[in-house]
Amino acid sequence: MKLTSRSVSLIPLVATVAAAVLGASLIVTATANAATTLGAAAAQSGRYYGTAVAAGKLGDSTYVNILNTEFNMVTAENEMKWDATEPNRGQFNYSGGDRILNQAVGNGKRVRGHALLWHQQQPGWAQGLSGSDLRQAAINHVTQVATHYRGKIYAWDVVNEAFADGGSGGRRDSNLQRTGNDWIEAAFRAARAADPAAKLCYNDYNTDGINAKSTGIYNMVRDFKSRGVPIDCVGLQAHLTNNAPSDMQANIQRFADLGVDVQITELDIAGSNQANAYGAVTRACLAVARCTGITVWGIRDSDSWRTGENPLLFTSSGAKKAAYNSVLDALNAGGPGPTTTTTTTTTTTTTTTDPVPGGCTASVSLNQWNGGFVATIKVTAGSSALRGWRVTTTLSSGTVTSSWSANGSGTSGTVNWTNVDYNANVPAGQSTEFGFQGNGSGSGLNPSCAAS
Ligand code: 9MR
Repeated sequence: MKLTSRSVSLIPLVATVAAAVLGASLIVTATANAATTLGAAAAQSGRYYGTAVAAGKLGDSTYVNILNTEFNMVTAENEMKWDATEPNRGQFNYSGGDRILNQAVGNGKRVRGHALLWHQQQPGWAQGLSGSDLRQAAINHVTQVATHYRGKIYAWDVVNEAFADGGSGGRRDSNLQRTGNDWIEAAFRAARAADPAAKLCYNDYNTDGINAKSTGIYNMVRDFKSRGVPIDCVGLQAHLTNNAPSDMQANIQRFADLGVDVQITELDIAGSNQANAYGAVTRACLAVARCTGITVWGIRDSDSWRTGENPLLFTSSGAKKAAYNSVLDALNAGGPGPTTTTTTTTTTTTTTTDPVPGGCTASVSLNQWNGGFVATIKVTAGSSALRGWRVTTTLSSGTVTSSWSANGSGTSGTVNWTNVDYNANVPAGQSTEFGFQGNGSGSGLNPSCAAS
């Protein structure tokens, strides 16, 4: 049966009628049927269960049958990485990524994007760059790839594995890190500008429990949230052996408490205690409402990057392992569902007030880097609801390259921005946001707002 998010969210209730009739009384027991696939079982609590997919295996019928039956989220194992999508500077190739996305969407699954920037699997031309040239190329890569997949990705791993192993809790040295410590936030802002609907994640390994590395990431997320850098989720890869860290649930919880979702993004577990450990990871996620889903890093043991370790849920011939049953049972036992989350942006510079009583105000949050910027404009209704609005900005030495959630009259000088259909109505005292990305400087935008 083909799974869709709609069908799996329905839990059939089966009334088991006990035939024992004692005198005049009839005993009726209502039992919730346990779901029989990973995706359906996860959907009972509003979560997903996903897998990494390799485009080259989509012709393998055993592989595709398991994929279509069991999973409702897909991550491209390699096909959306920098070396695959931009083999030559400015020349993009989406063939493998599109193949995986189309197969997934065509079968009712959602897609996690992996990964926009990473120190590994960079194309040769990027490995040879440094400084502002590399920064510009990297941000352009984020913008182009996220724009290509705009509206189709549930969550992007915007930055992958940027923290160092060991006890420092600091960043890993890489060509990207050497462009300046703000490269991660620049990437997140560019990703938000290109695809405002995608959740934006930071993803890393050896961060599943509480340790120096995960604490370094925790501090970065806390800083991003406090400064309005757009980040929505943290990916814990969970490449494990024998056990889930005993403090995995606490680690997930502390990230959730910062106001981001947590996803288990690349789960695989080697070792003789595999089945128990899979159950423990599943329960750690289910115990935290903002742990929104789990992805295993491949389907059969023969599909794993950990050759010879057999760390996945299906044998090489496609049979379910004890670990599979352990996961399914844990998912069926349930947990609190994920909460609905919204992204908030902290305003860093402000303001202008519309003189019309009950009109609107506009403020700007600007992220400027060498050669480019992202501006997020907040429109706030005054004492009356807005039925439409217009914001005027001034770009004296910058040019708009893309925008979202508003229509702009031009790309430089005085630009008038008008609402789109879905954000025309703003209740009294409430706000909506739009934004744009540009080359050059975004300083001095000085937005003003008028009701229209
Ligand atoms: O599974 C991926 C393997 O096919 C690639 O050869 C490898 C290249 O580095 O990347 C593997 O996936 C990695 C993922 O993208 C990021 N986290 C670690 C994963 C395993 O190495």
